[in-house]
Amino acid sequence: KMLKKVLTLVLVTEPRRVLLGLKKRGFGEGRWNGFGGKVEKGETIVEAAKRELEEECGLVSDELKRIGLLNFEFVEDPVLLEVHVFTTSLYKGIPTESSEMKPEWFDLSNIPFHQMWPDDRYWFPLFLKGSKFTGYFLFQGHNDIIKHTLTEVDTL
Ligand code: 6U4
Ligand code: NA
Ligand code: NA
Repeated sequence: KMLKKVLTLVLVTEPRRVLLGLKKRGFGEGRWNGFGGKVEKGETIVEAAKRELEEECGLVSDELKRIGLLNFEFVEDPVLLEVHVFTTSLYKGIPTESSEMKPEWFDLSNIPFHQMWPDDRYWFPLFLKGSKFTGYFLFQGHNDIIKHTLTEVDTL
């Protein structure tokens, strides 16, 4: 692949719930997802993760834990997406809708996988049981996974 984009994804949890945002525009529009976006020049990945969390839903956290590294490719697209996944249950603020995301808590037994990126069905179980993971997903369009790998790891 010719181009790599480095992105962040933050999942805020409570004991029985996870906070997701409905993406209102752009990439992944109409899907529930964690909060995140592109790492900008001059910031670290974790700085980008904190910034995007605050921009998209108003929460501030200094306790992001790295839990996953996911790579995505799309057939006939030269861009590789490298998504760094974090979680936290320590944050300040109240989830607030932004121009990009509409936040909502979901019970862990009621995660809206049918309205999420299809890879989430594969790796959410690892996230929810507290494992770290690396994964690769090859998409045809935005709905079909034609190849994937997923590995639990001790260290990222
Ligand atoms: P701009 O255009 O600058 O507002 P930015 O907010 O920087 O964009 P955005 O929203 O395009 O970035 O970031 C995409 C978000 O979607 C990141 O949080 C990563 C996440 N993401 C991308 N592919 C995903 C996938 N297959 N599964 C998933 N999250 C994905 O769960
Ligand atoms: Na974003
Ligand atoms: Na951004």
